[in-house]
Amino acid sequence: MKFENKPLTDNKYVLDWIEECAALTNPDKIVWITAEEDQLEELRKQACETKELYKLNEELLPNCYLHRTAVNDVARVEARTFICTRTKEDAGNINNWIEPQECYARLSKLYKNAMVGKTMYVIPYAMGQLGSTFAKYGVELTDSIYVVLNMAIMTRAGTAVGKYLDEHFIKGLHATATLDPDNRYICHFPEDNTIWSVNSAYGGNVLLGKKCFALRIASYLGRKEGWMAEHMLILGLQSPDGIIKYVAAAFPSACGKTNLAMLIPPEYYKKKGYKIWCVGDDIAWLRIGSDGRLWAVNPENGFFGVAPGTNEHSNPNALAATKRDTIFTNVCHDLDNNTVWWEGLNDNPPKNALNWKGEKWDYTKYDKNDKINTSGAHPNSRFTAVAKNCPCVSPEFDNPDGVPISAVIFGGRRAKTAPLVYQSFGWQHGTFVGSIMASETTAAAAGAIGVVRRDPMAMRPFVGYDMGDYWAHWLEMGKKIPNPPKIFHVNWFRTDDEGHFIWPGFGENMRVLMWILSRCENKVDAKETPIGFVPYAKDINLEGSGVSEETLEDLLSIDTESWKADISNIREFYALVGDRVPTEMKIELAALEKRLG
Ligand code: GTP
Ligand code: SPV
Ligand code: MN
Repeated sequence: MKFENKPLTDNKYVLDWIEECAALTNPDKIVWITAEEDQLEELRKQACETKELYKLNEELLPNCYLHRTAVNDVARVEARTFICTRTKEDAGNINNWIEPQECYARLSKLYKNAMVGKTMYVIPYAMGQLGSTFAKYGVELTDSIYVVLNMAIMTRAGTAVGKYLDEHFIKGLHATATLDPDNRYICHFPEDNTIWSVNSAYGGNVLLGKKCFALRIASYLGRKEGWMAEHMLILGLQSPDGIIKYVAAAFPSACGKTNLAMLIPPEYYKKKGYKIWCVGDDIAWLRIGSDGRLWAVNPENGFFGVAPGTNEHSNPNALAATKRDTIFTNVCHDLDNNTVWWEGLNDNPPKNALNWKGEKWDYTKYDKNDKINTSGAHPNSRFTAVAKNCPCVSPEFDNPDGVPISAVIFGGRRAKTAPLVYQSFGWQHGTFVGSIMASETTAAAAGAIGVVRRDPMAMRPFVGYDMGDYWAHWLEMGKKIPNPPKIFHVNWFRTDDEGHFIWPGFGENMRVLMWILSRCENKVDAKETPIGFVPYAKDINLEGSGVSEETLEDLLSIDTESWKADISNIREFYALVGDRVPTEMKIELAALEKRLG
């Protein structure tokens, strides 16, 4: 096998696998990604020549690039995502499944000669801090420079990873192929530590370290090895006395993780000296520490964040992080100053611009009921930004031991049912609360938007094995953690009868975090209700929020009828999950039904 540059490992197991993949895909050249700046710069130049990337205004957006994907390739595709365990039962009813040998055979036909005339890039990368207990290693083979440059931001990639590669590494093969949506496959072989992705070039489908490895494969490994991989942000809340408490929160895709992880406290708290530190915005790996608490790291190195709605008021920290070294995907291109724009950035849409498809864009034709065709930026357009460029990145970001978690928070988009916040009665009930999570669907995945679906722990698309076994693993972990975090549920998305959000959200969510941490420290009482502990309105500080006590009462109220109506839906969902739903979950469901009366 001929490499263009020196291999970064001499591990035979790794080299044999690369050779096998090269024999199948038949690239003209094979290049190891050292991720040194010279190499990346050369790749950026090449990608600009072929218009895979557009270099943006160097003065206003230094080292920033724009990329457009194919029009039919703009989000994760759950219908084309498969968990290929030997038995269908091990993948479970919620996942799509193909028998592994059949899948390898079917996809081999799509990979065959897919890299002829192209270069295969070999990206060695780590999820987590190199050499730490938490870290896991992978190699992604890809024919896309866009993927290389994104992986160089999103993971710790390059030369230093070489010495950690052994027979446990995660094998990722990505080929752009023809982008045929009917032959698009994102396949996981957890029993073989393997990921095969073909016919896509979008985000979560192809940046294999992210959802494919750090959630689907990692959740499988976590169950085997006694830890957890979760779709969670991690933040630290610093009090005026300098003490920092950490929380991890799981919300479904495009439901506010990045925003909460970087929030700027309202004036009232800021003046007192409160501050939020961002450890992670999408994925948490959690292990039991020697002190008996649950500790978390963010295995990623960057943010692949939703662009629309990001602005100086909603998320100034994310916006600041995108001002340099960023790759923008499917946003609007402002041709007058060669910068980018998206809906919700400001009220001045560019007059001379190209939309996310690269067509001349007329902002006056914008119709919020037909965003895909009339918006400047795609609703799921994204920025890939370096975590260290975020002004509020936590000083613990690189700590190999992670941070200790005081509270776990679940949440979703619920127009009516879920109150602003409630606390579970304990770990088992908290696991139940996670298992019945539901949310309105968003543009982050292909399919209808705004439909309520059950999304347990925000992990429905990301559990690499049977959902019932996953809940059993949560229960198992709860028994093993001497000092477990308390478990809460939030909902920023309650609406009034006209469909407007009642709660201001964003920075104001700090007020809810304060209540949550007070509960963790047993500093405040709460009202026991059928669904869990709900705050007394007086215990959520509203000073300067513009929210009236009456509105807060409304936000905290529990609509017993809609909860009762939910029970049958939950029961149907449990039936869909199937035989492996733990008995404890069914007991919790029956108990909830009884409490509701
Ligand atoms: P993924 O990266 O897909 O996992 O998404 P995410 O969970 O990180 O979501 P993100 O923070 O990017 O928010 C997605 C959308 O929700 C954006 O359009 C935000 O403006 C909106 N959003 C976030 N937080 C709030 C909030 O507190 N209230 C309201 N009303 N909208 C919010
Ligand atoms: C999500 O959809 O939850 C994301 C974006 O974070 S993607 O990387 O495409 O999965
Ligand atoms: Mn996500």
